[in-house]
Amino acid sequence: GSGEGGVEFRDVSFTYPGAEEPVLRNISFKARKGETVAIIGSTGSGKTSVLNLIPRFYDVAEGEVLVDGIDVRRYSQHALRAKLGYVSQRAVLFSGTVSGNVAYGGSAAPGSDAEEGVRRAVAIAQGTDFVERMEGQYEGRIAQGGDNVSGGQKQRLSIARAVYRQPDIYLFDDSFSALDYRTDRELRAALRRETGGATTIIVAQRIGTIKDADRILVLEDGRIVGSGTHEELLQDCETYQEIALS
Ligand code: DUT
Ligand code: MG
Repeated sequence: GSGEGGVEFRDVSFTYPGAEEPVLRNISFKARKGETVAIIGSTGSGKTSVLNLIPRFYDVAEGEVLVDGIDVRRYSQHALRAKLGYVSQRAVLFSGTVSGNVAYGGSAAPGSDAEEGVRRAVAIAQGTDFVERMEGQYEGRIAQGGDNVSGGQKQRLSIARAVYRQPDIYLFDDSFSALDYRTDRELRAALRRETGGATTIIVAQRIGTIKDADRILVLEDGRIVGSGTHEELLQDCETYQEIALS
């Protein structure tokens, strides 16, 4: 879509319902329109929890989460989600066709504009080769849970689903982990090229995926312990050095 695409966290602390300890403490950062901000940190450090606050899977008790400068609590659920292309840590496919999965249940009949959109989204997600090798291609069947496609193919189809919606803001939760380095790199290059000014927040485990981000946040125990470019963090963030050298 058109329009803005900034995300900002202002001193956000967050505790899961029923939990005693906060999982996020005093998180502040900005992703300006068109920027890529990466989040890295060990398992359980709170990366998914940060992302989950943007589409309001949970609401914060302290601080503010803003999209386009407006507190997310002031949007209707529909208006907020229309801006966001969220790709969850576990790629979820349902039984149906490739097209149906990418168009999110919407119909994408052969020859329609929607089908053109599906092809474009699959191409950006580097899925054209495997989809066109499948029996039935875009009308080929995906089994319940996506059991007949590989982990990396599932990830690419769930990325294609986000691309299809043309969001202003992409939220990728470890969405590249099952891709080989080359596919990972080519997919991110295609996204940059084809989605113009989309803002991207990308959670990842591997340095290669986030190295070229405008800013990298290093999370540890729910706190930001480092923020900067790859080179800056290599210089002055011990946690980042450990991740980068491991
Ligand atoms: N947590 C809960 N309830 C939830 C989800 C997570 O209490 O519904 C806890 C588990 C963990 C912390 O929050 O101690 C942070 O979890 P999160 O999933 O945000 O961590 P991550 O950085 O995304 O870990 P991973 O790299 O394993 O995905
Ligand atoms: Mg996670």
